[in-house]
Amino acid sequence: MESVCVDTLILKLHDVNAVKFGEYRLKSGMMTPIYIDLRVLVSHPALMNQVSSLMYQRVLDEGLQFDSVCGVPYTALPLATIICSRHELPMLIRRKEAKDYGTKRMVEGLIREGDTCLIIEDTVTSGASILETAEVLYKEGLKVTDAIVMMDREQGAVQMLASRGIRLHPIISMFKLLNVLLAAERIDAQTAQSVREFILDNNTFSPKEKNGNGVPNKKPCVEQEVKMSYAERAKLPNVHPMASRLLKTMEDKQSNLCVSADVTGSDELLQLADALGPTMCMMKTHVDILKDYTMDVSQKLQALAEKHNFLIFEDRKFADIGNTVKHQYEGGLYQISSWSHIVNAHAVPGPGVVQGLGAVGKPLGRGCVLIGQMSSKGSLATGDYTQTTVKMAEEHSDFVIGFICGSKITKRPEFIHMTPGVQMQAGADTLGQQYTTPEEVIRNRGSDIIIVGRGILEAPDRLKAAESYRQSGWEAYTARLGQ
Ligand code: 5BU
Repeated sequence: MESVCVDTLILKLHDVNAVKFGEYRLKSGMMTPIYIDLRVLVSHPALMNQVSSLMYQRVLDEGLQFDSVCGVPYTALPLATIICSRHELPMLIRRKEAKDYGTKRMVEGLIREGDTCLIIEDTVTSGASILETAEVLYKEGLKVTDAIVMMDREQGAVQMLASRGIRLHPIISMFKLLNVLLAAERIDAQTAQSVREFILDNNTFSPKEKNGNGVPNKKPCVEQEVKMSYAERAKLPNVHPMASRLLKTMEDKQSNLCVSADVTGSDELLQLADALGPTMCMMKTHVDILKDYTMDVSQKLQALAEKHNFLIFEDRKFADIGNTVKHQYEGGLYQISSWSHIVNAHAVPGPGVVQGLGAVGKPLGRGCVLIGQMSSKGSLATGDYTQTTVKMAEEHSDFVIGFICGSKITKRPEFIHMTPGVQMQAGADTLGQQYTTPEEVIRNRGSDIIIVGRGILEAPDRLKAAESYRQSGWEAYTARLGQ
């Protein structure tokens, strides 16, 4: 079978009118400026095969374990059939209505209680159809842990299904689709922008459901967004659970301080975590500078993170192809994914780096931060590169929770901006590091978190220094809110 990349496939789907722009009504009654109609695939067998093979490739990439496959009726039925037939996988067919004669079964095929069934779907908006199918399968005693979808409209399905214990793996996401069509001049910038705004304004995953709190289900405008509190942002419908947790911790502890624990001894690292724990929302580590690291250290660090309610951020700066970073994140001496809530990556290798990390981090509920800018003099991460990084984050918002940057680089409030190179006095070190003050970073440049290393580590009283950075960062934030 011809192998095909996602970008080519998007253009082919557009060629056969599976992607339409205009005014359409969705099953839910909602009007939409973009309509995805994968039913047309049955008339294009070669394309149907390509779609099925991409979906199966995803099953392999994710290393999914299951006993049978079930397509959501009707459009995904032929897709599930092709996948099952080609790879000799047992299939189940869910009936839309029970027969009124014979067995009255809702699911056809061999069912063994306790088996896991993988769901296949063509397009998702809210994820309701997948959930409906999963519920029918649950009634038969089956488990559903994962679903593969060809096209995710990015309107809340990933989050809704995650809240119900189902991981959704989309092949094409709406923002990706728009970018490809725009780059190929199939649509103009205005159309792309109006669809983006529609998608952001119409997230179906209600905050009530997610947070038990009624924040309006709307993308705030820039002015509102600068003034939004961390607590409000933690409750946004499209915020990643790890970002939400971090924002909530910041509000609860009145701290936007991340301590960069750049020490080389494990005992000292743990002492720092225990002593400075109450002052920080997050602790940043460079585990590979520890001369005596064992897994015991990361276990103790996790216990301290629990004790003092802070998150752990391993500043690993992954920058390789997807397959390599997957191993670097999960394995080796450090097994970073097992203990670090957040890691970061350079966008240089392209989206594969996020996908590789995501394959390990997403099932664990971890978050990733992309490096949009660096604090060092002469950094090449500026201008278009920074904007490309933002786009990459937007296209992978089910894993990317924010940025390392010098100032705010996106207006979307669900992303968290974290800034290193912070000291009480602006200046520089002798190796290119450049420093800005907490006030400048948080109040004027719109960042959310100050990352402070030597400003604290080299102070005569580290606890006192950490407390004064916490206070400065917090005051700058409250001043920004009140501005
Ligand atoms: P400092 O001692 O506050 O200068 O330490 C800053 C920390 O942040 C240090 O661990 C760096 O590796 C890290 N850092 C940075 O300084 N600048 C960047 O752009 C990035 C990370 Br990304």
